[in-house]
Amino acid sequence: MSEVPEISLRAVELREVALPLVRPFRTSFGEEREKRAILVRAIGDDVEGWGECVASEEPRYSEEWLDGAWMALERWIAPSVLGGEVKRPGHVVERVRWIRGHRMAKAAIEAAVLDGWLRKAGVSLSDHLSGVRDRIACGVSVGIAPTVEEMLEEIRGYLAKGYRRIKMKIEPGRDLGVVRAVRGALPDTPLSVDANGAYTPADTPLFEALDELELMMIEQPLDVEDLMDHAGLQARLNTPICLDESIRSASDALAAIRLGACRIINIKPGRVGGILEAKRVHDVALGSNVPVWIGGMLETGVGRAANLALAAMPGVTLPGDTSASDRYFSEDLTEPFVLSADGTMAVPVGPGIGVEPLQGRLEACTVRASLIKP
Ligand code: OSB
Ligand code: MG
Repeated sequence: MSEVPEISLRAVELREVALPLVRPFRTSFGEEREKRAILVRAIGDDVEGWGECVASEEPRYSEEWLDGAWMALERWIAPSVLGGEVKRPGHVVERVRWIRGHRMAKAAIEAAVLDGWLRKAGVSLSDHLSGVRDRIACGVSVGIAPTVEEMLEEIRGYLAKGYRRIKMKIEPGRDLGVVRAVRGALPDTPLSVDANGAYTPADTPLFEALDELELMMIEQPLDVEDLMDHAGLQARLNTPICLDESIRSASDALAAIRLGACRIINIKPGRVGGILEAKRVHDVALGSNVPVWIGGMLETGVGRAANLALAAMPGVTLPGDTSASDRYFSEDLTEPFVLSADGTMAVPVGPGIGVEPLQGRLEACTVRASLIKP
């Protein structure tokens, strides 16, 4: 970037939003029927920016949860950012470093400041991240359905729209049988599975059986804390293990790669504490020839716009979980993201994340709001 502008933050607004999902999303953690998120608006003297906090309603995916993130933002994170000299996005992480954990909450405020700063500079997030493509290959993450037939019907619908890779959620008891049936029905479809950490090393025979099904990867088979166990499992499988929950920083990524705990990494900016750290995870992986892709947390258009920009980075060589708006919501918070028939979506080109919440939609979806001033 040539011109480096500075912003001066006046206030931070939090809004909890609720949007019905077009279909329930079931994982090994349970089922979600509605998407709730905290949107963060960074209000500067002459510019505003938006970020989305991906903490779920319950602390299942990680220890963070929506109400906790709201409190952490209101009480600690926003005041720390507002009370300091935050003139550039990189300052956010310095101001909040003293607060342990709370990566998703911190990421949301950094995203909002970054968006505002880039808007002021007139630079897109994708350009700021040295993105190399203007369209990204899209996959879809398919929740667990009650029957194989329902699962197949949903998958066929996505394939007809052009999605390039299907990720099936699995859980103990709904795994090998379903995956075998789907693989049998769709022998040439790029398929992967995501266990969200629901298994233990005692389940190794199950993974050896899945290893026969030509999956692109097996995502987070074991517990979030068990890098060594993932390394042990990866040594027994030809199918690459992809880590999601276990990678919380660039340093985790380096450790996992050195240990042989994975051969692919799913990058989510919320999980690693911000878009800037997400780029560092990408850079570590690229330096070790480990392919990455951008995951998702059923974000509204605000969070997905940033994910599309991240997906333009050079090391993102696999289709991600960023799907079109209509896969999640009948009406998104932003102008809808639309999938092309070739299974790609455009990377936003406008300044910052390139989109903003539609005012009427935002008001209609807001459950609570809070304005935090210095
Ligand atoms: O493990 O990738 C995951 C959603 C919520 C929590 C965890 C995960 C997911 C998804 C959804 O797989 C991906 C998407 O946003 O479409
Ligand atoms: Mg996952």
